[in-house]
Amino acid sequence: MDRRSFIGLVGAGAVLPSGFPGLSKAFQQTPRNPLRRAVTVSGEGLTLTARPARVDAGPGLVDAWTLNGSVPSPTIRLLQGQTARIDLVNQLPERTILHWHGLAVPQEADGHPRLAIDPGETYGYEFPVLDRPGTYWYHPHTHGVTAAQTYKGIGGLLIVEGDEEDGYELPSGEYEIPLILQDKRLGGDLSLAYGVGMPHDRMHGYLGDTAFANGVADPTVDVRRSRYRLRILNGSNARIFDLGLSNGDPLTLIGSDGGLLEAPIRAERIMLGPAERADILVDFSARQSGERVMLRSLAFEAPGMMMGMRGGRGGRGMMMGMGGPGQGSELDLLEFVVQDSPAEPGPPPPTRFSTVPDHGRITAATPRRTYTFNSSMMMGSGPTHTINGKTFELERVDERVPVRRTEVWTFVNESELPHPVHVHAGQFRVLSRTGGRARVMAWETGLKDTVLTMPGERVDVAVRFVHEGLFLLHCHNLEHEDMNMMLNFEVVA
Ligand SMILES: [Cu+2]
Repeated sequence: MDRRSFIGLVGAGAVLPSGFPGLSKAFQQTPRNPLRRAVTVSGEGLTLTARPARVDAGPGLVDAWTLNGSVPSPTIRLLQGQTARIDLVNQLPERTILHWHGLAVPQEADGHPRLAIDPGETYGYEFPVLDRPGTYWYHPHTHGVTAAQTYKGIGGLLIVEGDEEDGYELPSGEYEIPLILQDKRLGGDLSLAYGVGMPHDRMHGYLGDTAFANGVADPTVDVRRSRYRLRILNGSNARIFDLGLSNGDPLTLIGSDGGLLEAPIRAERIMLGPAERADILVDFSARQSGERVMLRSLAFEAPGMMMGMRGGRGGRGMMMGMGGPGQGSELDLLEFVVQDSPAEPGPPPPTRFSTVPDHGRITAATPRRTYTFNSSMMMGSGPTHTINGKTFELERVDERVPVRRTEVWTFVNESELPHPVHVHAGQFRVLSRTGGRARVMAWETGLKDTVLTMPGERVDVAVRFVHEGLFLLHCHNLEHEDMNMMLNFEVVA
């Protein structure tokens, strides 16, 4: 089967409800099934039109901002080595621009906010797909409103395919489930209004009270007694997910931000900050028909949630009931319902994948840079989020980095809040973490473009860039990013 007919099949399959165990059940479940939303398109000659639309969020219609009228935005399948050609048409009432998160693309295709287009304008992207097969994504990068535009519904998965994944017999077709997991505040009137007037939201980021998968609230997925590949994106503005299954079964992690790991890893929980991805195998073949398995975010200790109380820097209401459960609270994300079907265990996961590229040998002579992340609550002016003591300026170049040179970058979190740090222009390797969790986590052993730093942690990563031009380093807590926790680095010859 060639790639294009495969794409057609996935697209058609995705709109069918999976299984009709009975009319009443199908009637109940179809609105909560997030899979019918994952429209799949090719990245060759694609037009994405940004426009407001009313979309079905499961319990009813909500006002959203969309690409091509759908939430989530279409899943784009790219082939490693191809040239992607994608036009963005802006029919929103404000400026916008898209960023291809995780891909090493030339600066004019990277969605830097200085490239944002006005309503009525079109931006043409053309870039070679250099990155490994894996699960990437795309989202708005319009400075000051990235959080709002993403929250309102713009953003989708980018799936890169290529030879490297051939021969591993990974689940595909209907057994491959792309999932954009998010939290939003779903009002009783089904409004998804976004607003960060409260100091709490501006300090911690916007936390929701309802789990969404692919734009569907409180999602449910019917599965066969078989093995599935879940391509999971934490697409939240600010919430960290510590993923685990309600039945205690371990997750088999096969890939992270930049493609496959060197070998599958079994983990009972996988912590993803905003923008991080996990490629996971889940086996339902030993489950009974009718069994329900919840994918949830397990409770974890979230330093900083007590900030307002402890340091006396904020009002008493700061952590109380603002927008649902606080960071680190347990949250049900998506329920799998095992259907009455023959058990199909399939082949065991491969014991080894190909080698993850590194960025060359690291020695004492390797050039180093340090980026220090800080958040503070100022009397009168509210929260301030800085990198190396500075806030973002659109035109100021903060660092000049030689092209094709390996460097070690250290991210130091001196604040009392988590910061997921994202670097544009290419994938990095996580070398070490000191303080806090004090180790490189299992899901950080492949290529990464975003790494979570908890308070007190120092994370060393190896970077190397192939494109010259102006790129960004920023916190991917979208409220922090919009509040200028971002800097420009220029890759120079
Ligand atoms: Cu941050």
